[in-house]
Amino acid sequence: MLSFPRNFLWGAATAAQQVEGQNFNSDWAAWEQLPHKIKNNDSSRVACDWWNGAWRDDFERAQHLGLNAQRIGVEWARLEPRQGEWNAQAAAQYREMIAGLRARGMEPFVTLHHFTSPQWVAERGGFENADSASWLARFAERAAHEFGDLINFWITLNEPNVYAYQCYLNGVWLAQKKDLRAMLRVMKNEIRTHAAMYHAVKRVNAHAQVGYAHHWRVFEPRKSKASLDRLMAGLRNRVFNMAIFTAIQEGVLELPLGFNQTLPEARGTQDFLGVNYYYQEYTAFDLKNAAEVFARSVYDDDVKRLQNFFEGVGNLRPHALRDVLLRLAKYKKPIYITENGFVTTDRDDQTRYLVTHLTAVHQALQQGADVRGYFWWSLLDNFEWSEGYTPRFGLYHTDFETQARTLKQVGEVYEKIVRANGIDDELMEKYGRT
Ligand code: IFM
Repeated sequence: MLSFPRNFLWGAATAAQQVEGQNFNSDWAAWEQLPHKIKNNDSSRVACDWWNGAWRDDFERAQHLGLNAQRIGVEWARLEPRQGEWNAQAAAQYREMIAGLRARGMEPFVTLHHFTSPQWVAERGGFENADSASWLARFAERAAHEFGDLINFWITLNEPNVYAYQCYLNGVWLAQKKDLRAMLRVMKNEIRTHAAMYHAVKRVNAHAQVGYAHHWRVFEPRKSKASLDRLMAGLRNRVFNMAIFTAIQEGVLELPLGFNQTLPEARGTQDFLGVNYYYQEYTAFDLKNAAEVFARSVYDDDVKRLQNFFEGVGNLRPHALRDVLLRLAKYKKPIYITENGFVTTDRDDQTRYLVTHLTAVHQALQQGADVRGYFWWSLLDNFEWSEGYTPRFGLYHTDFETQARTLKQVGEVYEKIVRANGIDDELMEKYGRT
């Protein structure tokens, strides 16, 4: 049996726009209505119907799995639909939801910004506008006043690196720019925004634990002996993984964000390290791919078991998660895996991903990483941004026609692990090999 520490938090993660439905005031809601933005013309209009009350049954389901934590979002676009205007009704509903988690024995981890902003923010340039820091700090402070008595763990921003890449470098979401300078500007504003939000929440509640959810990806050179591939893997690590993290951890803007300028207000603004980890990526030098700064991800058959994340199979490299956790151990902060998950049509593969990645977490714990919790992405199949409803990450299957939920094999196995607070030999035997 691989046992986990006592009081380990076992949860599942969700985000407001992806589950709530009727979130009409967000920039995403407006953008997704443009033609051809979302696969199959899906829309987040209904999603998992939480705003209509479906959250209650889903929280019951989470409780029945034995979870003792749950990650949800509160939506800025609902709470402040127009600048300076607070929506008391929405706030009351969020209070009920957060209290609902507590009542069911689950520790709420609450995200304040998970990719979506009010339309008034988008109209003013979103994160390209340096004022985003003060807008979100005010929002964070208000949220801390409203809900702070119910919340110990706050997540300021979700995956600021992914957001900056998708919207400003890859040009696929919202602002849809392919502009490296804009992306770097946005990253700097995200760092300032996170820092301002951190201080805002702490001003209201000095004991709150505040962090952000960082998306870690492990970049490997496509050919280990090819020096340009190695160079690209290093570069991608520096920009995608390290730029924002270093600024928030050390208070320093390193290249390409700056020439070692200090940013004292950002230094040490995370009480815990939030880790979103999905997969390892192979990188090749590609002179033609200027948008990705001459690097290309390799998704092909000659790299064994590495396939496109969204195309049914993923990359079973759990040791990469262990390595990320061990890299983070040196910061001597509690680590929470705020997202980890896998899309596949093969249910055994999804279960294998869960078991092998938890085994990697266990190894990291044994080797000194202070991991205190794990959140599977996601509690239930939900709206996966521009991929619509096709990728199915959930512990529960969602039928989007009827809103029926069905527990999947991965959910059954997760329940077994959670209830045992560990992985038993039978599960290891069946699913523990990569
Ligand atoms: O669904 C997303 C989530 O919003 C952010 N992290 C990655 C997940 C899966 O793609």
